[in-house]
Amino acid sequence: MERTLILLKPDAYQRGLIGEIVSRFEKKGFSIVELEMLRVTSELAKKHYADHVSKDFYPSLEAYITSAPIVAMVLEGTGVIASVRLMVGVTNSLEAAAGTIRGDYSTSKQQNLIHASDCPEAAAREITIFFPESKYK
Ligand code: FUP
Repeated sequence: MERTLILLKPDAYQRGLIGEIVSRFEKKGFSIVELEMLRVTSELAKKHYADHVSKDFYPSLEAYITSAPIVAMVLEGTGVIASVRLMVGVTNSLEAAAGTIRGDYSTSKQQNLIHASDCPEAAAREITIFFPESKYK
């Protein structure tokens, strides 16, 4: 069974959108197999965003992702990785389609509410980072 790592980022927590977003995945029919609220440290941010650490936007990305609690979860289901990416919408929320999470609730490219793994290799890497003890990693 396929699995993906989801992060509901600090703006989702601060804007009271955690329940709304989790509800979309439950109604869609995916199973939540791991769920935890945590605060991202600078070290954890650098691990998760390893591909972005050298980019010019990284300092503000790290400041944002460490600014308030997040909710990390693992969703399971057939085709869950690609399907969740469709539900999330493209990175820049202004360009994300209506009906997607970013398209419906955000106007920002950086504060875009949610992270979702983009391929099986990324899902395996990211699940191990956020749920090192998980039997699903
Ligand atoms: P996504 O897969 O849609 O979450 O986007 P990326 O992996 O390309 O980027 C990860 C995060 O970096 C985005 F969610 C927001 C942030 N980002 C910026 O802040 N500025 C950019 O120009 C690109 C990405």
